[in-house]
Amino acid sequence: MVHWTAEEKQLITGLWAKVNVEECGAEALARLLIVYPWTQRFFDNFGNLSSPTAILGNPKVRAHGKKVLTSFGEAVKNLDSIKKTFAQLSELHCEKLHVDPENFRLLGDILIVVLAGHFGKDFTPACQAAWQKMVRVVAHALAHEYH
Ligand code: HEG
Repeated sequence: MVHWTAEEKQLITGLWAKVNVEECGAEALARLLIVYPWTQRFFDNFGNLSSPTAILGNPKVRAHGKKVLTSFGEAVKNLDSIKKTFAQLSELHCEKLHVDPENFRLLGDILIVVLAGHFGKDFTPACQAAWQKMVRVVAHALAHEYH
């Protein structure tokens, strides 16, 4: 089981309390689709993804980004049981959605970029370190039920 120090927990929950899930979720998913265009294949029912402008303005991308980051928040609320929290979601991504787990790592890295952009100097190196660990643990949990 992953161990969190009291400081890491504080850095993660403290920042999360200030995160605008709708904005950051939309931006993170849009950046994923723009920076790693092959990830678009999972969203072929999302309409126009033909350019960065189209992706950034696409309401389905916004809505799904919010859904994903809201779900990420469940991990923040359950830091000591992230694997259990995401067991069903892992199964869904594996068996139904067929999402390659490498994509969880890519999204995690993108989320770091988004947080750095939103929080600037408040996203201190210690805060980044805690969050890098967080996105790695989440990616690992989401990949756990793959077979
Ligand atoms: Mg996934 C659906 C969470 C990364 C592709 N994702 C969902 C749903 C949730 C979720 C809560 C809705 C599940 C439901 O309908 O019951 N996703 C989630 C998290 C993370 C993640 C927490 C990572 C932090 N997802 C992710 C990545 C991809 C992906 C990286 C692909 C690049 N998710 C995906 C697709 C769907 C979901 C294709 C179905 C979308 C739809 O058609 O509604």
